[in-house]
Amino acid sequence: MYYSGLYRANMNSWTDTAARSIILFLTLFMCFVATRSQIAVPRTAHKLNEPQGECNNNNCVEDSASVINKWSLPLLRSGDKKLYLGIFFKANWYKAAQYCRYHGMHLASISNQEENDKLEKYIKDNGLGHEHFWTSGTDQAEEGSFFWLANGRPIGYTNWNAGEPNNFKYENGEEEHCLELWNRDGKGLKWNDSPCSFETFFVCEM
Ligand SMILES: [Ca+2]
Ligand SMILES: [Ca+2]
Repeated sequence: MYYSGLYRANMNSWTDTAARSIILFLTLFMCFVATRSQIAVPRTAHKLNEPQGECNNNNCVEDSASVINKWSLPLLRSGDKKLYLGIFFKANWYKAAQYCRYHGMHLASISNQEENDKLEKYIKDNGLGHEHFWTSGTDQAEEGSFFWLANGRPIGYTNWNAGEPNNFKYENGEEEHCLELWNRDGKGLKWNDSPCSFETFFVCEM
């Protein structure tokens, strides 16, 4: 009797210990899963904020209407291009171009009215219609002959503001050779040639 009682007592002790171990293991496992799931959100957010070559359900939109409920600013699909807004720092035209290239893109070109309107709406709908944005347009190679550095083609479609491009000359001798989008007079994001050293936001394309 004593022996069997001891055996039973040992068994109970063993069972309690095993049960505690299992509960402890499950608790630690649940904590690990919960921690991993919390970490996964910002990791995903970071990933979606980075320019990506391929569109999926989260990183590209067809127009700004679908942006409202998203927590990340996706790429704007425009024809066979995808457009990225560089809005986390302002840079001169060269640094903006470098940033785009470093991330596998170019400063943007604008090929037609539809693309221009789509981009303008996207910028405005994101509350950035008062900002300036660099494109890849420039006449640095030959004054007055603007082309898109993104593809090397002369500018065809244009959306210059009244009196632009005016190649304005500044006191330091700098002239205007780089093409920005700018809502100068409340008539929308028209095109303006601006000094390439001016630091502002920018649009990349891929
Ligand atoms: Ca010029
Ligand atoms: Ca100008």
